[in-house]
Amino acid sequence: MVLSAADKTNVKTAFSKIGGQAEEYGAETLERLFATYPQTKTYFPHFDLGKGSAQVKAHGKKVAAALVEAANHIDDIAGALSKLSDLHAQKLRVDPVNFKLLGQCFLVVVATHNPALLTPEVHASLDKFLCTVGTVLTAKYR
Ligand code: HEG
Repeated sequence: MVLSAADKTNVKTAFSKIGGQAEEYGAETLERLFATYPQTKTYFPHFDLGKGSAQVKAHGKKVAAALVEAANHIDDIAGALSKLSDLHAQKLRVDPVNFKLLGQCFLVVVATHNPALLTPEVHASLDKFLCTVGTVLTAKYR
């Protein structure tokens, strides 16, 4: 998945508009992920997944921070997420299909909060970006 110069601009612009709301978006993304694709809950047996859960909020904040980090290092996403990639490959071993599901949920969250931001072009660029992040986080599985 190669991000074009236009994709990179679109992703950076989108994240600059998302800005300070990234944490809430992260938590909402997880809320949608667990509600819409309940099989994803199996990776979080140690979490309280109830509505308004502090653990989900805290985890959403971490996921969002990683996405912001990737957007800020868009020319070296693999380098920026290297440690996280090790963690997902060596410890968490989340089935790669779930990254697509999380990406879809994140897009829906962005869309519901910023309908004007998510033009078809920006949607496509964010989709490519999220796919790239998923590829990086599952690249070291063996
Ligand atoms: Mg993962 C931990 C980011 C997809 C399940 N995930 C984490 C952490 C981050 C992160 C930043 C914390 C790492 C740390 O504590 O050092 N995750 C992240 C991103 C994406 C993703 C950016 C995709 C865009 N994760 C993902 C998916 C699942 C999953 C799809 C499962 C459905 N992540 C998972 C679990 C943990 C993390 C179970 C450990 C949670 C904990 O015990 O605190």
